[in-house]
Amino acid sequence: MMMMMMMMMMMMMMMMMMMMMMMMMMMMMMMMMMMVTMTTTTTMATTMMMIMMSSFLPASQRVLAAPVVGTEVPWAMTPDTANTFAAGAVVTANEDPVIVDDSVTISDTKTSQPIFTIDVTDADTTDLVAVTSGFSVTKTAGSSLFSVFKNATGYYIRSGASLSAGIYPLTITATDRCGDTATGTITVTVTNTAPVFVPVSLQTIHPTPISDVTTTASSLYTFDVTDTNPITCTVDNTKFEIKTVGSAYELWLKAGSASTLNHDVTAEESMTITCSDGTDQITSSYKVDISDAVCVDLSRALGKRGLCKIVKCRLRLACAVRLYAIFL
Ligand SMILES: [Ca+2]
Ligand SMILES: [Ca+2]
Repeated sequence: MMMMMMMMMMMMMMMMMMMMMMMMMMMMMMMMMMMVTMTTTTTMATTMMMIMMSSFLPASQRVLAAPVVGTEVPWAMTPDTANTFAAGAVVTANEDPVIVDDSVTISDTKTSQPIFTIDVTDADTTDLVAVTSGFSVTKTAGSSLFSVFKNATGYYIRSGASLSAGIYPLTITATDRCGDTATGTITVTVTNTAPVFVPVSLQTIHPTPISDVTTTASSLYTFDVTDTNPITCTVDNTKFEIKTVGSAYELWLKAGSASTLNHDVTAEESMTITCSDGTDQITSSYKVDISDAVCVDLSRALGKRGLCKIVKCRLRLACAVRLYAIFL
C-alpha cells in the first residue's frame, strides 16, 4: 500500500512538472506572438527573445536585460545580503560621439602624409582613450585618394601618393563602444602647383652666334621642368622648337632654317619658352644672335670691288656659282 502511494505521488509530481513545462512553453509562445504583433522594433524583439531563451542557461551564460540608467547594479544582478562587502556599478547613459565639420586646403605635392587632424570627441572619455575599446573613426564616403588613420595622439586624414587638383568632400563616421555614431564632413581642397624650371632661372642668351647659312637642325639648350602633372613645353618662334629627350627638354633650331635665318633682316632671334601643366604655366625668354655668313672676297682679284656686297650671297654654294659665272 505504501508502495502504491509513493508511486502515485511520483506520478503526480511528474505530471505537475510536465504541466509547469507546458505552461512555460505556452507563456513563451504567447510572448513571442506579442512581440511580433507589438509595434516594437525587430531588434527589441530579438533581444527579449535572447533574454527569455537564456533563462534556461547557467547564470554565467545568460543574457541580461539592459540595466536602468542611474541605478546601482550588483555584479550578481541581485542584492548581495550574504557578504559584508559587495561590488557593483552605477549605470550611466552613453553619450554620442561628436565630429566637427571642417575643411582644409593642401597642394597637390602632398604624398602619403597626414594632412588634417579630425576633431572627434566623446563625453565618455574612456571611449576615446581605451585602445581596445572598439571606438572607431572611418571614412564612410569620399574619394579613394584619402584615408583615415589613427596614431597615439588622435585620428588623421592621410593623402594619397599622387593627388589631382579638385574639391573632395569626405564623410567621416565615429562609432563608440555602445554602437552610437556621429558623422561629419571634412572638405579637402587640393590646389595645383605650377611647374618649375630646373634650373629655376633658365639661360636667356645663347652663348655663341648662329650663322645665317646654317642648314642643319641643332640642339641649342637643354633644361628640365618639375611638376606632378604631365608637362608640355613650346616656343613661340617658328624657326625653333622644343623637343623632349628622355625626361629633359631641348630647344632646337629647326632644319632648313637657312631659308629663314637672315642676319640682314633679323640679327637677333628672340623667343619665349612656355611650359604648362594644363592649368598653370611658366615662361622664360631666349635670344640667339644670328651672324652674317662670310663670303670669300674676290672683288679685288676680279677688279670688281664690292662684288660680294652686291651678291650678298646667303648660301656659300650660290655665291660660288655666281663667282664661277663671273670668272667665265
Ligand atoms: Ca560614447
Ligand atoms: Ca602642377
